[in-house]
Amino acid sequence: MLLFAWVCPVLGAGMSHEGPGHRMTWDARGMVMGENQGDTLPGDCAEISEDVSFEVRVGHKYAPEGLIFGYSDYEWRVPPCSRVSVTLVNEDEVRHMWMLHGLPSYLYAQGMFHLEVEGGHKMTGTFIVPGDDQTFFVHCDVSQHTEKGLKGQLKVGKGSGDLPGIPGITAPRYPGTAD
Ligand SMILES: [Cu+2]
Repeated sequence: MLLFAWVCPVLGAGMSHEGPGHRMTWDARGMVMGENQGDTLPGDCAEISEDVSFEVRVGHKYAPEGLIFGYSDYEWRVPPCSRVSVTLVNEDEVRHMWMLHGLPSYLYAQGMFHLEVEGGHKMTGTFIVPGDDQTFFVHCDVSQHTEKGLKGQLKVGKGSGDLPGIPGITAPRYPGTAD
């Protein structure tokens, strides 16, 4: 394990960087950011409630009618305070992400957990969700990919409602997009 401060994005492949709320691993397959195996728990969790893992496939072939890209699922449900391992399998040739927003920023840099995988590869990362019922936004942040179908939601506990424009779950604001 190597330690670097601030310069990690320019160092190249095969390295790892740890710091408060800023943990990153990357190699030729892609990148995992914001990983938390359990060394620090969310403030409202006395312990890890359970281990959950799921695989998400991403690619053109999963695109819903009228969209360009798709995830194999658009909603994931996990118990409060669970430790969640996600494997993102990229079946396209272009890079895709499974990027989750809204986690506590004292634990995750910018409140994000982020898997980013080059075409034809897969990567696994782990994070711990807080203890309250919340719905988190998930998307691919590559330019235009959110609008072209890569937008989903992770519900902790009962969740806090549905987000707009989740393919197959809620109506888009603009027809023909997942926006
Ligand atoms: Cu993408």
